[in-house]
Amino acid sequence: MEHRQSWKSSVVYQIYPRSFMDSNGDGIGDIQGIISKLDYLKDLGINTLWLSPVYQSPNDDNGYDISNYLDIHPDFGTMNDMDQLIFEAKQRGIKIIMDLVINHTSDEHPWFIQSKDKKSPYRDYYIWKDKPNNWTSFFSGSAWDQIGDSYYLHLFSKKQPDLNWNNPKVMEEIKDIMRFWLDKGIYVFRCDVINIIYKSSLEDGKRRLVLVGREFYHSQEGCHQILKTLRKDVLSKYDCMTVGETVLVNTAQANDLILPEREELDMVFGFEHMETDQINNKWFKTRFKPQKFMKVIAKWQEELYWNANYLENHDQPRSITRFGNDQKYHEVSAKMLATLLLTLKGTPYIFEGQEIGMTNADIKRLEDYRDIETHRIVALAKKLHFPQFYIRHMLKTASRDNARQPMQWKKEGGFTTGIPWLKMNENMSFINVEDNLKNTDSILRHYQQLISLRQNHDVLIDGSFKPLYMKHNVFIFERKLNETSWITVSNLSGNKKRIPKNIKGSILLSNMHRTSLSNPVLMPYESILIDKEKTL
Ligand code: TEU
Ligand code: CA
Repeated sequence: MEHRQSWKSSVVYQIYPRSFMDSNGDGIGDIQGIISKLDYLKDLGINTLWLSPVYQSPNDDNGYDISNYLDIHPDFGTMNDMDQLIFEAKQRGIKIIMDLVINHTSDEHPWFIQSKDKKSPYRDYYIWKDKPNNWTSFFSGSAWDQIGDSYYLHLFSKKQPDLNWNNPKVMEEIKDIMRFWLDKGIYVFRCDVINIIYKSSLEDGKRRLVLVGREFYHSQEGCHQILKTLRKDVLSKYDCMTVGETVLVNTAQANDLILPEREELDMVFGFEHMETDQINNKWFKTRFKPQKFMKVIAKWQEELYWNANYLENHDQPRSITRFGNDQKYHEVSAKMLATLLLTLKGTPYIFEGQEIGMTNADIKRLEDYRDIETHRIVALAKKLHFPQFYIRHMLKTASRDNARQPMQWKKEGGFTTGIPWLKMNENMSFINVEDNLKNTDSILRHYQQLISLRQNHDVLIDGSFKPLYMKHNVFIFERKLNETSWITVSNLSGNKKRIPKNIKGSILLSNMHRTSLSNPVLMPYESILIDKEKTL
């Protein structure tokens, strides 16, 4: 067989360290907690772990504001713990992805502290101006803040000043940071908001509702040049891969970042499928439209060289609540989404808790939310006199804390012996790892089966993708490799549907104990994985 890049067969599990497992009772997940769960992850079958940031940080944006890239946040442990994690993971055949946040640092990073002094050699590490322009931040409001008589740019919170990628010294610093971690045996970087790091101009942006100024920093040629340099000078010297988080990209822009001949990134996270249940903006959710969702997925499958497939992460609401049904069809719809995710072409990413069908948060009081973005939007909505019930609705459907409630290990929690940093979801009494492990037919077992199918059948990795049917909220596609042809059927609705007559074959996996296709009625949220060649 032709040489296949190792990341094509990766199955990635994303850990949000604060919320995964607390080993010392301070209510915050930590590295020793992760180590204690490595056997669980190995049994699940995953071979790659992505850790959201564990670096030193004042935690304005939970670690996405880094004050020291070369050290670990004491909440999470020490560098020794990190070395131990890399070692223990390797023993189990698990590779580690670290988050690389290089659009901005924390305002408490020594570079920024020094850059406040106009005469400092660090001044040019950041973007300073005498007068702000009209750009707005991802977290709403102006993207500029004042210190003394100057303003600095921050596309996220004011404690996340943007680095100046026009300064070659910044490039050298980041290269050193990457080498430091690669030398420790890190396999991958997940490059945070990587397609917006280069600002080609600081003039006023076109007037629009959100992200004013984006035409000057979104997917600029300068960004491609930076990525090529990082690849050539650093990444190509190691056995590693990169996945970029790329906001607002279309398929053409995504391909421009990942086609092998471009020598930039290996894959990217797109967002288009995440926008199929909203109008304009994530805070204005509408009813989920499966038709739109499957068409976007099929488009990315067909047009992209390789996909990073995901249904949820630490910034997104839980997929079961959003695209499935977290009540009556909790188990079947969670399994249906799993089958979809793991049989698509590309590298699958599973977010902690997804494997047991964790749902959106049950936080009732505004003050119990922890996320900075949530608090910023509440302040803005209050200023605009949004009614209280609507603000609650916005948070319930879109707050990032929906995905950040601690991992539900046991009926009574099992995450910490102390008080969790973010309230746990009360449904832990019936949605938890312990019960999932006891039950041979659980959501977790379904994930396990799918991961093992992927790892034992090249058709799920190298096979081509072809949509066969995308009507009436039913999504059917084929993966084909040489003589092998597998078909995934997913009913993305809560209504009964029919399986088209031409779909034939034997059942490889079902979320409803189906053993044949003789009954053409597709139950709500039913999903079937079929081997077409083995037609009975
Ligand atoms: O997210 C980038 C990003 O685009 C987010 O603003 C996203 O649109 C938003 O979270 C959706 O509500 C990355 C990280 O994943 C996120 O956690 C960080 O807050 C952000 O970058 C800044 O580093
Ligand atoms: Ca802890």
